[in-house]
Amino acid sequence: MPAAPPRSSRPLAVVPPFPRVVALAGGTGAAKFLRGLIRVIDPVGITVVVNTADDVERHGLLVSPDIDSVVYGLADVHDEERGWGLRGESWQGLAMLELLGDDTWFQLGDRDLGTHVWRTARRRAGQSLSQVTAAQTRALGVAARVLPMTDDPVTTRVRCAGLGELHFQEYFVRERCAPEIEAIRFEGAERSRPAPGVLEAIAEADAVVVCPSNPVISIGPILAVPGIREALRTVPQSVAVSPVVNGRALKGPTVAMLHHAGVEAGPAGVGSLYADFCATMVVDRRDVLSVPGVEALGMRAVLAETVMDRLEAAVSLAAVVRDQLGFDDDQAGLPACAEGGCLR
Ligand code: FO1
Repeated sequence: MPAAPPRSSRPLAVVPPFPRVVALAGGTGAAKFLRGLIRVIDPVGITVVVNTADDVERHGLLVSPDIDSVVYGLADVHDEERGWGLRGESWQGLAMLELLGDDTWFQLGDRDLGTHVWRTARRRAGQSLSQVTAAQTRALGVAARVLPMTDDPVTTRVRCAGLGELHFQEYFVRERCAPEIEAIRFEGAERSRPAPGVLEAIAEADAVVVCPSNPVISIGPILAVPGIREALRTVPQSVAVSPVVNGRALKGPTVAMLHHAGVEAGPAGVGSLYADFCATMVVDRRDVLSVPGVEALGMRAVLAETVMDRLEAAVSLAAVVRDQLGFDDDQAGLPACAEGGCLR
C-alpha cells in the first residue's frame, strides 16, 4: 500500500464569503456614511474603529460621543437631523440637573442618559470600553463590529486664544468653535495602545475605508495611537471620503482645523493627511477643480455626490466606495435586494 501523503501542519485558509473592511470613524458624518456602507457590504465583515478622544465625563457619567453616534447610526436610532444622540428624545433629566444647579451646556437626552448610566456602571465595575461597546452593539442588534481606537485614556485638548486649554467638548459645544485655535494635542495618545482586536482587524482586512469625518480631530487621534497608522499601510485596498464640500464642512469645525493643521481646507489638504496609507479619495462632484491636487499626492481621485441628505444618498456614496475597492455586488456578500431595495 502506498504511504499516505504527509499531512500539512498548516491550517487550511478559510476565505470568508464577504469582504473584510476596517472603517475609521468619528461622529456625525461617519454615522451617516456607515448606514449606507452596511447596505452595500455585508456588515458581518465590517469593523469600525472609532475615535474616543472626544470622550467626556458629565454629571459623573462617562460619555463616548463618537462611539454612540456610530452605534446609534448602525442601529438606526440616531437623530440624523441633530447629528448626535437618539431620535425621539425628551429632556426631563437635563432640566432637573439644571434645576439642581449643574452646568447643562452639554445636552444629554433622557434615553441617551440611559446609555451613559449603563456604560458608567460597567466601566466602574472594571469592564474596558471595548467590552462595554461590544455589549452595547449586541444589545442594539448591530451586526458590524465597533471597536474604540484604544481602551486607554486619550483626550483632545484645544488651546484657544484668551481661554487657555479647553477639553474638546468645551471648545466644540460650550464655546461653539468660536475661539481662535492656538494648538491641538491628543493627551495620552503616545502612551496609548490599540484596543484589543484593532491591529488584528487591520492585519486581516481586504480594505480600509476612511469615513467623511474631521481629518484632524476625529481621524487624527485614531492615527496617533501607536501602531495603527503603520498597520494601515499594509492593507491592500483603501478609500477615503472627503468631508469637505466646496470649501465647507457640512457640520463642525473641519475647515478651521485643517487651517490649523497647515493644510488646504479641501480634498487635497485632507488627502495629504492620508496619502501614506490611502490610495483613493472620493471627492465631491462640486470639487472637480481639486482633482489635480489630489492626484499630485499620488492618490486616485473619484468624483461623486458626497452630501448625504437622505439614506439613499448615503447608500449611493457607499456603493461608489465599494466599487472603488473592487468589490462587486456578489463579492459584497449581500442579497441582491440589499442595495436600494430594502431601505428601512
Ligand atoms: N453636540 C452639540 O453640538 N451640542 C451638544 O449639546 C451635544 C451633546 C452631546 C451629547 C451626547 C453625544 O453623544 C454627543 C453630543 N454632541 C453634542 C455631539 C458631540 O459633541 C460631537 O458630535 C462629537 O464629539 C464630535 O464628533
